[in-house]
Amino acid sequence: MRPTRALLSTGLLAGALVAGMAVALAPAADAGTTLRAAAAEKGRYFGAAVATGKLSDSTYSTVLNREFNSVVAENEMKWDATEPQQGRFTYTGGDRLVSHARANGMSVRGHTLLWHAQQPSWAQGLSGSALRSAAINHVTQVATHFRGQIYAWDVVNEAFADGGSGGRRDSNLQRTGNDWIEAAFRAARAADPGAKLCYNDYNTDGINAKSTGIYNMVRDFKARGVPIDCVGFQSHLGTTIPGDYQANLQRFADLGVDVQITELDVTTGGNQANIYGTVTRACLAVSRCTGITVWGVRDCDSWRGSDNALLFDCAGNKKAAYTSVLNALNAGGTTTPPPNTTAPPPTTTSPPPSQGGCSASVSLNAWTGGFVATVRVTAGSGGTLGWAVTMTLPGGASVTNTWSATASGSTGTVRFTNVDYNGQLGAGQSTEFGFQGNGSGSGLTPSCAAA
Ligand code: G2I
Repeated sequence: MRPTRALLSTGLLAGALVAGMAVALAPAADAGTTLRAAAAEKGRYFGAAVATGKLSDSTYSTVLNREFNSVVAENEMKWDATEPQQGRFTYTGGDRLVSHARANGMSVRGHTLLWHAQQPSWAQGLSGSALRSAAINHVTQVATHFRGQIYAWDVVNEAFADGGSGGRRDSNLQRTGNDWIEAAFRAARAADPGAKLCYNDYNTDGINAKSTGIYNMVRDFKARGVPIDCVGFQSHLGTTIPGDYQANLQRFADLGVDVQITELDVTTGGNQANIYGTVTRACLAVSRCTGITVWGVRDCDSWRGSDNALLFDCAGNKKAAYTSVLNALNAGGTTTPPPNTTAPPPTTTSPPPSQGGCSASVSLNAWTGGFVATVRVTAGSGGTLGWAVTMTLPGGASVTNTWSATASGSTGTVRFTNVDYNGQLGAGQSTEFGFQGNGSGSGLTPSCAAA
């Protein structure tokens, strides 16, 4: 007997259900069961913005520690929190977050060194060169305090205007001169050469005038050797997501910077779960998209109030949006980030020092046509009064910019010597310097001599 059309489709439906159940009952052997595990399997981090005052809430910290392997301070590393009076720095909240991260195997994003908002009132009252030098001192002090603990810093936040101009936002910082952003990036690199340095902004969720203005700035920075490693896309989303969300991430990645989703939250008015899934898939499809951060843990932790914009309800239960993100992370067909782009948890380990002299190791952040090398110099048992690191660049490569060391030569064998503040190292102590180059930096083998 030939099956009727209805029976046939019922049979197909049953088959599909069985197949679906089989998937549900027997997940792929390597499927992650938490956001942090699933993201790690894809070479990414999954982070949350944290208010350290909530760490003592066990519902909050249970979800945070189980699901996330990266954190960012929602407010506690901002200018008003870290330098409430000029020259008087307080790091209580930030330090607490860093130690929580270290204890729980999480990396830390730093947010944010300079921003037009949440400035202490003393800075709001400054202008011109007094503000410029206060701002650069702030960058230097804060990045130095957290040196070695931060995976990526939002060096500058929200400096571009909304609307169609594609230009800078007016602010007291902008009025100190258009070069304030690059001055901040150079100061951050000098203070913490190991941290990735990001520009971070919102309303950049597709190819539009604002994101294009930022794109042009990043391209210009790369061309002139201004140290920038990443761009943060806040992604505070409403009921829709632009169709070119992924293409926009990709065009920045193609400039030779990492991209990160830095403050993701999505209103409940539209299809929240779908939009969360779309963002996750876009990040996984862009090899230089190194991770995603949601801006809070539970709906009632969110700055968006009644929007219920996050992945967990107020009792800490997983929402449909959570499942959508987890499934997207566990799905196949994703790209792998290049080496040296993933976030290690904060660490204080350093390479073993050689007896007597010093040793040097290099880590590379490379893109087509260029690279940034970060070199760690570690003193042997006798300490150093000064040091020199030599390395031979591959043919065609040249040094274009050096920080925290002085370079002699720019091609072939280049010798880097300490600057006045980092030559003296106690036994086993280390310091870092860096340089940017054109061409390939692969295979660099540094050798260190102590004075
Ligand atoms: O506005 C959402 C985010 C947009 N991108 C940059 C982020 O830094 C920003 O975060 C929010 C925090 O989530 C809020 O928690 O930044 C706000 C300030 O612009 C933060 O709000 C402030 C309140 O305005 C203050 O009254 C309060 O004292 O939080 C402070 C600390 O709780």
